[in-house]
Amino acid sequence: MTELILALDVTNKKNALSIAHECAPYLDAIKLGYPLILSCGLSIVRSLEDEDLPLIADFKVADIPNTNRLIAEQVFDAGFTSIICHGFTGKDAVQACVDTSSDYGGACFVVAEMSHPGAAEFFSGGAAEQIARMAIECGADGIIAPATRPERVKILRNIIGTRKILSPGIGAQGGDTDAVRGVVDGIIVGRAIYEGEKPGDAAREFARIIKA
Ligand code: NUP
Repeated sequence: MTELILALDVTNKKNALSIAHECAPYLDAIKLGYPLILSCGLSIVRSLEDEDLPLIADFKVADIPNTNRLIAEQVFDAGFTSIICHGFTGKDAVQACVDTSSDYGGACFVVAEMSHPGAAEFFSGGAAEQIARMAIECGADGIIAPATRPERVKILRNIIGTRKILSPGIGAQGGDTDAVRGVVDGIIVGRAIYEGEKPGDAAREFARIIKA
């Protein structure tokens, strides 16, 4: 089953809570990142717990192992259920995130390749494949791979087997749900849902397409 994950990148608390509430019946998780947390504070995580959905911390953690561990502890103490970290920092740094996640009974996803055009500058030439392999060695729950490049997602799927692939880039970044449906475990959608007049309707439509 393909999951629908809302990227809640709005910066107003009232809007964030109302969009989350409207979309919740059609979602499998909500992903929160810097825009929301820096504008509304970490306490919004507890407010969003009312929706009874997994909450993914997209801080793309990318530091030394000890700092990664400290960040991950704060993330899980705040109420998140999963964390996203970068993979280019190397195995020890990723391992710190994976180990801390598992201490808390949470999940860790590693960015293997990003979805924006500039990602081709550094994630190409075998780097993404190497990160995906390393993510498995570390025991990560899955990777982040770009819906904007479905052919790359298929290559990364061959590497990571049954681990999860969560895929951003649909809608506003040009990616198409049909191109990755069946290959990924979850699509991450932000603007195509929350920028519309009726976010709930947009979420329902995405859910209908991916679960058809
Ligand atoms: O490679 C990535 N691309 C990406 O867009 C990794 C991500 N985590 N994201 C995030 O997915 C991005 O930060 C945003 O929160 C979401 C996509 O949002 P949108 O383009 O659907 O609005």
